[in-house]
Amino acid sequence: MISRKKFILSSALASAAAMLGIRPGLSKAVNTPSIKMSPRRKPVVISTWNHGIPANDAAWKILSKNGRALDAVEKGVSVTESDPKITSVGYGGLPDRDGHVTLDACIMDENLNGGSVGCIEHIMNPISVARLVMEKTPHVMLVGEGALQFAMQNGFKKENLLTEGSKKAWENWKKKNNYIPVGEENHDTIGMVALDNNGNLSGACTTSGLAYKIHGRVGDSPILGAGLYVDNEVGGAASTGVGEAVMRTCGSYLVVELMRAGKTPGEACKMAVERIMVKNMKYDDLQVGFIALNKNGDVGGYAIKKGFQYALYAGGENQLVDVKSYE
Ligand code: SD4
Repeated sequence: MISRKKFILSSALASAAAMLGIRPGLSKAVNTPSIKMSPRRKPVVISTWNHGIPANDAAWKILSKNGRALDAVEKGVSVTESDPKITSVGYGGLPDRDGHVTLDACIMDENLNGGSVGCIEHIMNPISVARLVMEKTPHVMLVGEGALQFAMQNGFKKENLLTEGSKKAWENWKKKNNYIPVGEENHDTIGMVALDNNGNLSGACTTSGLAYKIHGRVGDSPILGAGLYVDNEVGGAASTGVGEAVMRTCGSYLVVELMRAGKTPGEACKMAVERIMVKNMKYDDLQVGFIALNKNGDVGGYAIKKGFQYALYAGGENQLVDVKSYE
């Protein structure tokens, strides 16, 4: 039986832990990252592919004025969403096999809050709807008609997102492909992670997903832990490529957990890619890439196939970096 003295002592420890925000009984390892938590450089923003350059520019405008990483990533990726020339994100995105442009997006802040929309149509900037889901509802994810309804109730405009160019590409695809989706890759989802001058991390991810997918398909991009994950104690990660492979391995969560265990962002991304490759022995046609930024301001990336790049804005310079790959 527990003695009175032990009981008083453990109650005192429990209330001290509660004051510190630590629940009694949780192991320290769960809460404590093994990386040193003193930003070496800040602000920093990293995002996927070459359209990350203008997206980073928009994010940097906020970060360089001591703005919040959350505002920076929302603004940054919305530049990509609004660009009709980019056929893999937002307006101008290639449609599903029935001709619908359906969009996936999610956002995470420095307090492990997250918001997301899946398979939303007619909304130019789904990332801002995702943020509203996070901030204005008790939920994390809204999908399809419900997500659209929520957006419109909150003042978003319903628009036609299918541009002439993307419509033409879809019509050509229809002629050749007999309505059979092939998990066709439409590289160039934008994922972005930022560290602000207060040392806080946030991330955003937004896409029109795989081209000519089955109507209703949702990829990894709006799934917390798959397309994006941010833990302010450790770092953040985002993915691009075939979402099905990323979802099955909780890819971005895995990258963050590997960083928590002491890996550099580059090592963590490589190990997550290798996990996917081990689990998908037929990876001939599979491309997956990750980017990561840790609390220290260090960045990294890794991909299965050549050609993946990330855009990095740090120390006043915005540059495109070729990412190492397995092949
Ligand atoms: C998806 N991961 O919907 C997205 C597609 C993508 O680069 O990233 N393409 O599966």
